[in-house]
Amino acid sequence: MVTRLVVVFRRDLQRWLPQRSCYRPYATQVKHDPSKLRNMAFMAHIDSGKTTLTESVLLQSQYLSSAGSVDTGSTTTDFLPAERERGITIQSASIPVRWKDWTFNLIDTPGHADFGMEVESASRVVDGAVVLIDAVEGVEAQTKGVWRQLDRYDVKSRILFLNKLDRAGASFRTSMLSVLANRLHPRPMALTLPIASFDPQDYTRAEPGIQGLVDLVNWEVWKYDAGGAPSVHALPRTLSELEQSDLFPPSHPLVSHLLSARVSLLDNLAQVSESLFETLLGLPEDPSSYLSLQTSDILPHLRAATLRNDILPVLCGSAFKHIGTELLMNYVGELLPSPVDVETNPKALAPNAPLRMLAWKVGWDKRKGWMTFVRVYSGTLKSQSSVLNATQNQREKISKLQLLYAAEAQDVDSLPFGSVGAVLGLKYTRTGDTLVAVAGGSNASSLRDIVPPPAMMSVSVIPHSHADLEPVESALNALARTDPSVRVETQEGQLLVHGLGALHLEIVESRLRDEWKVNFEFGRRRVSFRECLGTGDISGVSDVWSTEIGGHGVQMQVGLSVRALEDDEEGDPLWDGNVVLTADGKRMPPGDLHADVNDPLAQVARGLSSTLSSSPNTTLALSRLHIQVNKVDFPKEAHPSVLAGASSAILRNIVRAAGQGDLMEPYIRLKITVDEASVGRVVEDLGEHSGEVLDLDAADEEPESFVDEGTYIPPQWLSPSTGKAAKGTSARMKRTILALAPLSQMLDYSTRLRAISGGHGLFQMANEGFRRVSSTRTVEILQELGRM
Ligand SMILES: Nc1nc2c(ncn2[C@@H]2O[C@H](COP(=O)(O)OP(=O)(O)OP(=O)(O)O)[C@@H](O)[C@H]2O)c(=O)[nH]1
Ligand SMILES: [Mg+2]
Repeated sequence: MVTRLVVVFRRDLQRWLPQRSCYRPYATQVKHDPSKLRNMAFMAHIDSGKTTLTESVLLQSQYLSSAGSVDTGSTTTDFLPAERERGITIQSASIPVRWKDWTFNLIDTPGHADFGMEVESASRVVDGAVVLIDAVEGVEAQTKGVWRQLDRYDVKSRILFLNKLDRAGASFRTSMLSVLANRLHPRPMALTLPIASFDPQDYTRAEPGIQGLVDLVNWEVWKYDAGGAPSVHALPRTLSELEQSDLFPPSHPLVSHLLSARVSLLDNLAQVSESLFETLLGLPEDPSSYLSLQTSDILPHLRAATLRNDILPVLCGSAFKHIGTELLMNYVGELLPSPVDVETNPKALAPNAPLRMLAWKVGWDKRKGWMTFVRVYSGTLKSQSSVLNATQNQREKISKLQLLYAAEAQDVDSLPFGSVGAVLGLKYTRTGDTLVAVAGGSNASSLRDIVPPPAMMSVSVIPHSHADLEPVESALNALARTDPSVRVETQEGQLLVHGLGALHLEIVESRLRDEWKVNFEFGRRRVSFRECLGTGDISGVSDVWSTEIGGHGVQMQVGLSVRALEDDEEGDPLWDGNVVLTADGKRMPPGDLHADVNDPLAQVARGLSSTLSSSPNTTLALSRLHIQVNKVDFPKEAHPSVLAGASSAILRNIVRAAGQGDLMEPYIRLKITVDEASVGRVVEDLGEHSGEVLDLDAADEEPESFVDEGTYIPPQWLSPSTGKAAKGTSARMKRTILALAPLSQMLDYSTRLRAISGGHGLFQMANEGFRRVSSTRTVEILQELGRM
């Protein structure tokens, strides 16, 4: 059963729906039991197979009669034309899936860092995640990126899925080791093992790659026939029976290993579960005794350890061949938390609890208008009701509640605790806003916010004619509401759009044309620079500001202590890398996140934001400032909004007095793989483009691996690979170069690398944040900005 909660382009849906699919009806009247809900996401580096796995889940859960493919542009979740053309996911799609007696709200997220906002908001609303790894590549740059995003939103429980085991060069062992080497988790725990082939001869040659799975917990073997249909077989519970089992031919290498894999699993789990430890101690001293333990004796410990994040359960398979999908769904149901497990306030679970929900995504549909996707954190949301947007202190009217099917939406009367759905009719709500019941709502605190990643690039937008300006502006503002990582700004009469990268801006451009049909050209793309605080004397800058209200002169005072952040101090992402504190040292929310616009501090925050977004010295956004608001004083007869102008002006005077500070620009981390013969040219080119080579043969990116003592890592032979050129043995030696470089210098790197590597080079990029630039580069940047 399926609902899709993404509706942008819905008018195009019929056209883009795969012809071959047969959508089964959604069984709507399922009794709501929040303990059976699993709000979870598939997350990974680009191209790891998230969308393919989603499609496989839909097939196995009987929603689709045949799976689509990203390669032919026919999957259910990648339905935007831009996604289908490029074969990549651009926005998250949430799909309710019925599996056994669970309901999964499964969110398929994009892997490309340019669409990091989608991962950010998905991380905010899920209770658990399945992180995929391409078993040929192991942990990749963006695997670590999504891992950190999940950490930030405190999504503790995760399952790792080692995908693409059918591919030549895939390795279960190397992938497990890369989890330790990259310090993702100290205790990855293999619950299933791949069977490359049931034929011992083929097994050593790794043909066909993956033919079955051993489920070490349920003690079963899954065997897939040539058409991909599985049969499940119980494994014998004694060692002698196991050795004689006709499931495997007598000389199959895996058989002798199965007992030790099961023993390792249970012993490792017992290290984090005292009662399992006691159980194991009580077993007879016979190797077979570990086999006699039933699933029901193991699962509760496994679940508790996953919920506490003491272990990282590892599953494996091939999404493409639908191998391992059902086991994954079983374990998602068994191990990942329900909304009840993660709710720390027991009152929120009561049926009459006050309503509280988070808008985690906003979409636009030509026919229906604004659609807001919400997750209910307490109480029940009813259709035709009013709610209060606590973040913006605005009343909103709910006209309809919907669960969206792939082709059709279904209206529902209510969305109960823990559920995820779409709301029609909200006028002001943006991604990240908290909505509550109107009664008593004004005292409600906001749920934790969703923070857009910092903008890395901008582009000027030039409307075709004067008459096009207004439609272009409103299209941009609408787009920014659906995607908060798009920021629109007018600077010196020029319309600028900021985004997360070149691909992100390219998608913005095509959405403006295709969805909003406005007339414009994009100007030059530019990376987003930042200015730090200068070192001039600011002690004499006045904290008093005067203006006229109704013909009378009035004075306001905003006392600010301003300094640059120390190198080891972290900036606040909500303030674009600055830190802003109240007089008592608490973090101050930015202006638009204050619950009460009449709060003087909300107005001060607005004023500070305005100066921070455009420095009086360079017009660049300011970063790494530490500001404490010590004193706020204004005439009683004036509205607090006068404080916005005052704080903006006072901070501007301070920044001007400090003088122009160092400039920063976004850097990226590159992993470049080329033939030995091209290494020299690649390094030379990096040098010419202000790059810095970190490692010339980067086998281990981060040598300080988690110690794998006690962790069961299957031997290499267990997951043999075909065609694998083990490092250093291939005919054409490949070398991996790790480097840092300014993003601005690498915008055309795919073309450049193709030229210098004879078309054989590959590279990956990951954002490395902002770095200070040299004085020569400062001059270049100021010239580029027309400031010199
Ligand atoms: N051999 C093999 N190929 C796979 C498997 N899963 C996915 N692929 C292929 O890998 C490519 C990427 O798959 P996607 O499902 O689009 O990957 P994704 O993680 O959704 O990618 P983004 O959404 O763009 O981050 C496609 O060409 C798939 O056919 C697998 O299990 N085995
Ligand atoms: Mg995808």
